[in-house]
Amino acid sequence: MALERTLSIIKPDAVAKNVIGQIYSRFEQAGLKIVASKLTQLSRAEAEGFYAVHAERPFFKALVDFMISGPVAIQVLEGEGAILKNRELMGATNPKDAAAGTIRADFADSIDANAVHGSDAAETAANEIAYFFAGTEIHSR
Ligand code: RTP
Ligand code: MG
Repeated sequence: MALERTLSIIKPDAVAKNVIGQIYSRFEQAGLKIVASKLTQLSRAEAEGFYAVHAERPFFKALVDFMISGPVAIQVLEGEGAILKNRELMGATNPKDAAAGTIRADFADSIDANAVHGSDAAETAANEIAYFFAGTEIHSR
């Protein structure tokens, strides 16, 4: 397996629940390193740009409204097979379908307020990381 980087966002619902640390622990226990990290409030334009691939979907406005409803914690995770590993830690998009022990099963309330985002492929990971972080803000070790 290759050493990869993936973009993770702890969404406003999970930040409001005060579980940033618990989610960070899951990344670390799975062998993923947090190599960049920030807490920020997204503007509408930033959220729309980030989710531009979903612009024509019926849930787009609700998704953007939710993502700007409070601060988010954004990370770059690094590790062997980091993209798939993080998706496994996250669980299914709808927490009702998420396997027991996943982040969404334990912390998410609904398909909209679903606790975390994770990149879904190598190309999207590279684009999403560059969307939020300059190279000088990422610290491999
Ligand atoms: P994410 O991008 O946030 O990591 O989530 P995902 O890959 O599991 O799901 P994706 O298909 O990329 O959808 C992005 C976000 O849009 C919301 N969504 N709502 N109401 C709906 O049918 C619906 N479908 C998707 C979710 O909040 C999802 O995380
Ligand atoms: Mg997605």
